[in-house]
Amino acid sequence: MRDAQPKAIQLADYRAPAYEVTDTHLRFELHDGYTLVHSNLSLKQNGDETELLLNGQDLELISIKLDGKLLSEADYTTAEEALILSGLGASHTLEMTTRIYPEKNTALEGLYRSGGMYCTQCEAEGFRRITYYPDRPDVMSVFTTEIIADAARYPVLLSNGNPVSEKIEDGKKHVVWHDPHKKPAYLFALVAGDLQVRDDHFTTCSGREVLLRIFVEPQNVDKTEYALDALKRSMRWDEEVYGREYDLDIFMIVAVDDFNMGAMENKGLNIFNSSCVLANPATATDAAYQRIEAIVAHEYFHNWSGNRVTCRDWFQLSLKEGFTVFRDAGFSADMNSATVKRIEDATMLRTVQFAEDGGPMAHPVQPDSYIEISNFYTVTIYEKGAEVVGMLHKILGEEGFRKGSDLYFERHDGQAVTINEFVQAMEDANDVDLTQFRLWYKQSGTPVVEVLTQYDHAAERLTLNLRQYTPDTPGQTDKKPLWIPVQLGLIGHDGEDMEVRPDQPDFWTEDSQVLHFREAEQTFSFGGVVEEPVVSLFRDFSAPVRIHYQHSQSALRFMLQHDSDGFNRWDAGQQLMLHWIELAEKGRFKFTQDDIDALHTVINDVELDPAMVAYLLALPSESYIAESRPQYDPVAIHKAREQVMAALADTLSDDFKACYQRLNVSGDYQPVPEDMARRSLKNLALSYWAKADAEGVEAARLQFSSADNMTDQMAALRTLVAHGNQAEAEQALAEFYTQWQQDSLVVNQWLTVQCGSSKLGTPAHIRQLLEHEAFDWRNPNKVRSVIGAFANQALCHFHGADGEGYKLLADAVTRLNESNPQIASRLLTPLTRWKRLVPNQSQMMKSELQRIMDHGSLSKDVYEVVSKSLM
Ligand code: B3K
Ligand code: ZN
Repeated sequence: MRDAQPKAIQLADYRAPAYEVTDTHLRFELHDGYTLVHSNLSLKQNGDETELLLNGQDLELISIKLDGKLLSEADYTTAEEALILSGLGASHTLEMTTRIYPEKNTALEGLYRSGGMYCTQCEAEGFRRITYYPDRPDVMSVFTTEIIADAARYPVLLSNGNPVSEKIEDGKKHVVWHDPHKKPAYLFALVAGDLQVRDDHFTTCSGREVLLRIFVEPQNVDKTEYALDALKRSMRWDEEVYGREYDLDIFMIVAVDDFNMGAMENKGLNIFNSSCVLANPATATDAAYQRIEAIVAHEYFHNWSGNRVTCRDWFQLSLKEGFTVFRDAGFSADMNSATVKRIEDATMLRTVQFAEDGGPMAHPVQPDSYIEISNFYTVTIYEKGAEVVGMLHKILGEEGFRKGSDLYFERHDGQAVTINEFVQAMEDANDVDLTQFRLWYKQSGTPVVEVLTQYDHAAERLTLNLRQYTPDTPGQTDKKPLWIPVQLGLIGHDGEDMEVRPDQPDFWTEDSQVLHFREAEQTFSFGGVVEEPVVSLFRDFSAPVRIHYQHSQSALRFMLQHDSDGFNRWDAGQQLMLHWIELAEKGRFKFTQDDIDALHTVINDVELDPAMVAYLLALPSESYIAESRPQYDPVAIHKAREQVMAALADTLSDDFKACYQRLNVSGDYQPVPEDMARRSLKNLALSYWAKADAEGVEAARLQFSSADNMTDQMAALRTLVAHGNQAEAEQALAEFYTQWQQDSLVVNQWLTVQCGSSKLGTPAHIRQLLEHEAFDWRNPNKVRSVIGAFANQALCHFHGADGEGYKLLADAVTRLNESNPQIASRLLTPLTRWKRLVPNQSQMMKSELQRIMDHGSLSKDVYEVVSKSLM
């Protein structure tokens, strides 16, 4: 908590550290109520600078010795959250003892307790809550860690690297770990608890044996198999696709219940939010299985992109996050359906990231200033960062990209580097100039591409005129044209792709069918086009831009049925649906026979991947619809979307029923792509059928009580809540709670279903659930399941006319501001969108932001978001 206005940190102020810490020895003594941390640091001077700044937050300093000599307060200065030693020489040994209070740590940063165990979270700046240290990523050190704790209560004591020794003396267990790889303090981890372990092995490409271990609380051992399998698949994939081999004898994962994010890539000791690692068929949905596979892979891939090569400073965060998301997306695409993965990623980008890029917290993929770095673990850094890497991949091709990544890892192994050095490696390996491309990292805002096409039948020539601009964002105006890869297809009347041959070959890459659009305005022409084609632009979502191009309704229906690019096929359907919803809002919606025929073709296409069919038939979400407009009225959007959904359900109800019955086959649950795809279409069909027909609700009721896996049970529950009557919904929810109240992760899903529901998720109901025995303010997963689900999914209630939804969110933020600032700040996001709402809502949202601001004593996290939102 602070009094004065917090200062912004600027990229331009970066200075290399005055001292390196070549070796770091730590000893932790875990006592009831407090922990003692002893450190012994070997310091080596870097340049001429003789001042050493050690970061420290909420620490009690017990002693400090320099080269064996005890220092007094006169020997050092203390600043805000720092301790400074001046007049130092070329090398020193610094020893310190601090006392910390993990039991009282509710921010879940540094060393804290979750359930009966101790665990850590040090990224970005949590290590400074453990001991005084140069807590910055460009200080990389070799760590040796000793842990001492009660042997009976904490039989498992873990840290990074390889185990060195272990003994029990006077009822205390002493364990020493050594990590031979230099790393920044943010990758440090410690775990202590009474945990059970599941072991496995992996033989690396060079034949080394690696012990794989997952540690969990005893009741969760039967939920570890899938994550271990996903880990082995990730290890193999990184060897095959990126040539990256694992580098320690042991790799550990620990599941903890109280965790601010999904997981953390600490060297050799990944710590996971239990919701992102634990699964068995009875308790986890297919979506959870897919999330687990992706996050296990993501954290594992960080071992190279993040740990072996790390970030120089936190402005370079996307260096590791954007690249690692790109890597995990490639993995998921290879393990499952690549098209479906692309649809999911683009949807996320176009709803959440575009909204961020158009709001008060807009920032470039490489920001140049921040107040609190925790606020910058954003969809822009992660997902837009991954898209930027993806565009490099499109521009350089598979082989060129791999040459670039090989050079990057080889050149910078063991270093803390910048995004510029990543791009440089891509340039050097491919002998290409990426100067203009670098703008993607520096300019915030979503570029708009306006497209005009003209076809000259007599000359058999197609002309494509492209114009680009990027709107102003806070602190940035007058943006320059970007290098935008436009993957292009021309579809003939027979539905087949025609040959694409632009008259400007320098701007065309044949292999990837990419047009290089690099100026504010560019015209491309294509000869030998014998008939007027349907132009399929930005195939595979080849650039994170907004496209302004008006396809005719018939062209969209044609693409929905024929585009060879799965992504654009789906996108054409979404555009059609957006149009229907707009008509519904104006009271003018009615299906045409052509629409119905197109939908029929899709639902009855048994050749197509069922997961793809499910996506083709799903309406755009309310958030996506909102994001497609400059200003929106969430309640009107909700009503219009409901009307179209009802029409779709009624028109195709026989097809949905038949589809459900065809796919509702019995057999053991397997979390494999084919079965997941079948279940996704089956459950979508069930939902539409139940919307149209009481018989469908009855089928949902039957599926709910007879399901032997959570995917089917949860889908049935969701359908009963959405389309059953009130009594049916309440009864199913009550039965579900009775069945699962002992399983916290399942209870979270139960909370989300209600809180995110446009039927049940009213502010009054949410306030009731905040008092429920299952709710706990200290647990981020519970907070997200109730308040997060409400504010991000139950949009018609969150934006209700009386402003109660906004008030509820602001109350929650104010409460969490003290106990867990990171979670408080994250929850705020929906309120930051106030300028985009219709006037009444907008005004009420702004007042709630002001009310938070007036509360005073705000954490840096909340202060930054609220103050920027009110500007
Ligand atoms: N690197 C962590 C995120 C840490 C967030 C700190 N507030 C997880 C990940 O991206 O893999
Ligand atoms: Zn990451």
